[in-house]
Amino acid sequence: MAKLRKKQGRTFVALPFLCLSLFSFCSTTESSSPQPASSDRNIPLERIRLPEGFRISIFADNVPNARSIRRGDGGTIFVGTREDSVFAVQDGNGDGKADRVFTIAKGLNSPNGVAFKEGSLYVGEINRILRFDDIESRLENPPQPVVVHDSYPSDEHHGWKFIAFGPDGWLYVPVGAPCNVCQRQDKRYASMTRIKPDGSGLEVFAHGIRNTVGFDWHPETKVLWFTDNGRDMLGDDRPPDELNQAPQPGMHFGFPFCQGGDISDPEFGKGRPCSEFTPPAMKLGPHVAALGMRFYTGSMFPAEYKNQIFIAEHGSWNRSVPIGYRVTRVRLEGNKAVEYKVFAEGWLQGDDAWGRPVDVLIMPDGALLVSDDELGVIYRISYLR
Ligand SMILES: [Ca+2]
Ligand SMILES: [Ca+2]
Repeated sequence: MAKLRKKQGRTFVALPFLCLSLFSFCSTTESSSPQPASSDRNIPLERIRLPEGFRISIFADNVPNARSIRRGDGGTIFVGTREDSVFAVQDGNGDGKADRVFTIAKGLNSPNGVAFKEGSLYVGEINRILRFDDIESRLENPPQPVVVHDSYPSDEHHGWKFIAFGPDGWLYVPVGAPCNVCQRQDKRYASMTRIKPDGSGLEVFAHGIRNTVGFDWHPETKVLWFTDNGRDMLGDDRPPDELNQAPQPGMHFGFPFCQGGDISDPEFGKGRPCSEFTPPAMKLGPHVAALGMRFYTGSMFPAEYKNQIFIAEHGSWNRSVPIGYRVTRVRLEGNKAVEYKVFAEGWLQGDDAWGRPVDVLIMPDGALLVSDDELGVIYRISYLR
């Protein structure tokens, strides 16, 4: 008996060690029965304020730590997390309320990023990109993932990723600064990289980005727009978070030398004036933690929303009076961002936040999905004319 116990103990120690040292396939993908997408939790949606004519409902509320959301071609909503799981959510009858949640993978390293191309789900861990082929026909029995790329830095600080395929067919993969403010020799840090779908050809597309956790391409101009989280510890009201656009490769957005477009960094700004760098297209609130962003390409909302930007603001931690915890909207005129205003709020009540928006996604019917990692919920915002 003692011998057996010892043997089991050794097995438990050895497995995680193998996972870490060999980067072998450690995700568990054995078949998992789907769970109901809704629980009977009481979620106080009446606290959310929206512009007139809009309504918020629950799409799914059984998706723990729901972060990045992406729709597969067959209609499945894939959900990344900063824990160890990736989920797939299905609304079988298309009534705007999901029915089933599948666990696609477990045991991953902060699989925050999800992207979809030609039937395959791509998942961004901290240091690896994985691919699950033909996933929508295998939700109940997901395949072992193919490792597409495994050379990204393994720093946990700002290491979790949002990933997306650009109109050029490349997979865009940001690498955050592994710190609050710092400078590293390795040019991949504080950048937006891109790789081919097979994982080859890694290049840095844009520099000087502290930590972007949401980006999209303008539906007409095909220009990349992205949010960026400003540095901490410069006071309550600066720097702003940023919305940026990168019309060509090789641009530098200022970090760590210049914060928010016009604040010379006290530590790194000397000799590197803000005039060297591309300023934000729009300054967002300070410390709001602007994460997911998408252009509104649907036709359900009023015409003025067409091709405007929705941003999920996760909410501040580095501010004496909290802000964020809301969905904002940036209005564009041509390719110029001209207005920044609140679209949905009420997750923050006084100093207490009961929910935290992470990502936004436009559905084929024009409704807007919003993920919330605090509650493990995906909301659906619709417009009733
Ligand atoms: Ca349904
Ligand atoms: Ca910047």
